[in-house]
Amino acid sequence: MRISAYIFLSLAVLSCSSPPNKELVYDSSWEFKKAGTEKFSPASVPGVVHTDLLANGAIEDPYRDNNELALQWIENENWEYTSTWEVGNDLLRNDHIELHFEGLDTYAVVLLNEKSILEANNMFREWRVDVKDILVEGSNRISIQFTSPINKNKELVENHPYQLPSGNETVDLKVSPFTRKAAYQFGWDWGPRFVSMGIWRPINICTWNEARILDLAVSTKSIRNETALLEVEVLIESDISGEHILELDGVQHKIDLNSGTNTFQFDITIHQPRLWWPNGYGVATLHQMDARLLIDGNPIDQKAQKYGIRTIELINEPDSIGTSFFFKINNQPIFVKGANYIPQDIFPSRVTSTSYRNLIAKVVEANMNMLRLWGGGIYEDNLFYELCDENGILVWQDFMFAGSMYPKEEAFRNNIQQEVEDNIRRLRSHPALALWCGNNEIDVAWHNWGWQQQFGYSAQDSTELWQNYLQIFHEDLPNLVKGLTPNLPYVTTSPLSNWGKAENFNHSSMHYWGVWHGREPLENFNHNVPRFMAEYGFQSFPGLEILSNYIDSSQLHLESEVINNRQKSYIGNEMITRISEEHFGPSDSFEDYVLKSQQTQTLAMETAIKAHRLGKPHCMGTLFWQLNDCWPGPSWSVLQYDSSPKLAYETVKKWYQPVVAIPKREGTSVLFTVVSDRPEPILVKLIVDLLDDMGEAFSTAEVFFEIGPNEIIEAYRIDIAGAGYNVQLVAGEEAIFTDSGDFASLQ
Ligand code: BMA
Repeated sequence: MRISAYIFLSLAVLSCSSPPNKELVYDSSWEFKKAGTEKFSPASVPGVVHTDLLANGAIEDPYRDNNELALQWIENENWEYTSTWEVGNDLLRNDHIELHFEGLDTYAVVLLNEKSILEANNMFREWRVDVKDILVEGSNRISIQFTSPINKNKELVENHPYQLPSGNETVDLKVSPFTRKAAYQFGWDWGPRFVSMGIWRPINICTWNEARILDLAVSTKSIRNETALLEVEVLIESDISGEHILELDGVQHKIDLNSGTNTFQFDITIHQPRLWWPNGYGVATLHQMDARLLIDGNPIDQKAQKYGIRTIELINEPDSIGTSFFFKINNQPIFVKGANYIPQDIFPSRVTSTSYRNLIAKVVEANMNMLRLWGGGIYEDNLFYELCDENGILVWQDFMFAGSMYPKEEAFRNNIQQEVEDNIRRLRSHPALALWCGNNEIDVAWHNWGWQQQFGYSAQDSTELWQNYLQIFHEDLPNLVKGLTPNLPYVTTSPLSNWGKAENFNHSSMHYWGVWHGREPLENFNHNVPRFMAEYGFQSFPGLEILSNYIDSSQLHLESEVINNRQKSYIGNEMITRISEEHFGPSDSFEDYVLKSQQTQTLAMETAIKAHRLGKPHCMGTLFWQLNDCWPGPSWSVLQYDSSPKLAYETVKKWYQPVVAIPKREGTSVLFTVVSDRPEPILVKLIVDLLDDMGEAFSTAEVFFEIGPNEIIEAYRIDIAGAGYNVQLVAGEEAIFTDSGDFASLQ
């Protein structure tokens, strides 16, 4: 049995002869079968039906050619997983033996020795069941019966008084608003539809006696005068009562335990703390808090929690322009540079730790300091947040709601609340966590996308739907956030301001989709600069190397059925074709088309990022759509399915550097503006070479100046002469930025 978080007492000086508290991964082997059939086949946990069918050779690769279409039958079947658990007397000596399910996808009845122990109905929740009374010495059988979300919700959807809008779901029977499951798996405009089922996250066996530490959370309340005030919350589950001791980093605190669940809060002062900073602003220092529970003087449980010391504020308030939207970390305003992240696979259980590491390494290398975890995906694996903590990558965490309205039934609401609580508890100590956001685009959709007409809602339906929206995103979620993470900001939705009107660019966060969904030219990025750009982007095709791994060469052309099915945006290839022809001319082959799509995306990203950085401090952040892919197909990503970069990646990396010199054409001259995101003043030398037709420098100018923290300086204006320029920024002896270009192509 593999040992994961091994809560283990080396001292093990226990009163009576109770074994120590432990947490082990359940790793007995599993089998699965289609419900109603006889034959079981080997299964992997974590995993899902599709990946198990694939591993058994029962289906072809879902990503190959048009297998997506051929494999839709899987979502309509029910499935069963089973495992035999050999239990020894040692285990049975514990007072509590708990199965901890980190994630079941989605409708699952769990039976232990033929007895129902759990009915799960939410992919995002964790489930804990004490099975001590059911277990026997020797063989125990666990069986998990998964009901297809389609079968489960068919009647509910058909009998619902009105249709609920449903993200990008492409089929007629739209169950996703009724199903607490990753929305993108029902189909999205950059990914396939695969409605998975299975044990998608590990199962653990937790044993404990007398009492245990169930949760340990650390957050920073304030940092003043070189002193940090931390808030530590400890959740203890106990069979006993009375005065006992909780040790935090070796310091003993008396606690009054009651039988049941106990929550204790402590304020801890740290002098001259080493702070946690985002990438580009300092070191992302991590600390560890060690908690130990002593019952009658004997240590019976311990838990460690990594944390960072930092404060976070979202300044989202009226100002002289309109409404600000920026982050302050440790009181320092941060210019956010990053991207929107989607799950790395349609089957997230098969994403390896290497993929997580590679991806975050690419994020750091590209000078990013924030990722937005978009609400149509999943609350990510712990490793994702750990890597963000270590690398200073702030996390904007959407709750998992996107592009839909939801049923108003009490049971559904309770289910959501439990999901939100589980995930806040799991994630709240990560210093990377910067913002909770209620949902993706539901507010703008309700007010601008014409759902009322599209779905024929009566005035009463509309009132009911909107009231329910307010209940979830303006009441329930913020109340939970306030109670469980009072030191983190919350916004109800992203964006807070819609891109339709010019005035809206003065207010809060925005998703600017004029380019692409509004079919506007790339140049429009230049004058559509909001206070915080939370989404914008341009599609391109993945490179032929990766496409040809999955698609037969006979299908590698624009009109083929396979390529057609890969393009999931309702706009199709229209924008790529039109805009790439405008800038790079017609393409003469599919390969050339792919290349030009990437060149066009590169130009789009460069234009937008330059405009956002020049827009500081009006604009205080830029998160492009989208960082990565969940399969090999055309999308707005800059990293492909295998994490390899598209052309636009290098451009993002270049224009996200902390200090850049941005050229702008003004009639017959060019103005170089230097933008610094550095937290301290620096002395820089700007060197501009003018180049002739052959690329030879015929004149050089140098300007020295100091640039302050977060400052923008119009550093040098030059009359156009020759064909192009080289520009360099030097700090001390080090070249910190270089760029070159033609005057003819400058905007
Ligand atoms: C944004 C996102 C996604 C979508 C993307 C591209 O609005 O929130 O829903 O995939 O646009 O259309």
